[in-house]
Amino acid sequence: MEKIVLIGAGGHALGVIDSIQSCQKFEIVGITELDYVAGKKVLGYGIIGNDDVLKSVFDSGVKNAFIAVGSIGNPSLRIKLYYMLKRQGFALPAIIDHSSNIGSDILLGEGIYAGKNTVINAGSTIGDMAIINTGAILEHGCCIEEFTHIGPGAVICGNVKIGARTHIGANSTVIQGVTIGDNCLIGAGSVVAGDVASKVVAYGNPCKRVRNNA
Ligand code: JB2
Repeated sequence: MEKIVLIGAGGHALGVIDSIQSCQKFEIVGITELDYVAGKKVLGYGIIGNDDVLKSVFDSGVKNAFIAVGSIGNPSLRIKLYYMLKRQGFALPAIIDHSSNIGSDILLGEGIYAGKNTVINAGSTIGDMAIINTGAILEHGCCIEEFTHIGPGAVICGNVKIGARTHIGANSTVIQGVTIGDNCLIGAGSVVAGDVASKVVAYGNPCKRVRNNA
């Protein structure tokens, strides 16, 4: 198995660790944390220091890293960590849970997370660092751009396009053929039946714009 270091040991990391274990491809060597506490473990894996240790981790031969910090509406920390890891030379593999059902002709970018019981149907494209969270369904021909997070249980129907850095709240439904822009926040449980412009906060059934997203 190849070695991998994880960044962040909060809630999102718990599912990520389960998924890494489920696919038996990577051996987790440890986790870096902003609030480093010596001796602390998460699901049996040690917190090895703050991000300053990553250089020595890389130099020791661990070339894979995974950002296990999530995002709810603001992916700026994930973006910052992504560029830090790229500068240091790490590879950021996609982590696809063993239970995930991935169709044919799928393009997956780097650093993607697809959690338990996700479905990504044929002909879809997932941009770098996107999160397809537990139980989310992406139907055929979808395009999800970088740093976008599809929340747990969301249903994205066929040929939907979702821009970069957008968050689709848990259990939302996006009807076929809809386009949602960049930097949007779609509230949990929304039903999105029409296009949504970039930089918008919207929610409800039918999903309506409530304000601009800063
Ligand atoms: O710069 C950093 C850094 N900033 C925060 N470097 C490293 N190595 N770690 C950092 N952290 C750490 O990430 C925090 O100290 C904290 O332990 C962790 C974030 O944990 P938290 O549980 O607050 O958020 P999360 O991103 O893991 O999970 C959120 O997003 C998920 C998508 C939660 O809201 C979850 O419920 C949600 N499923």
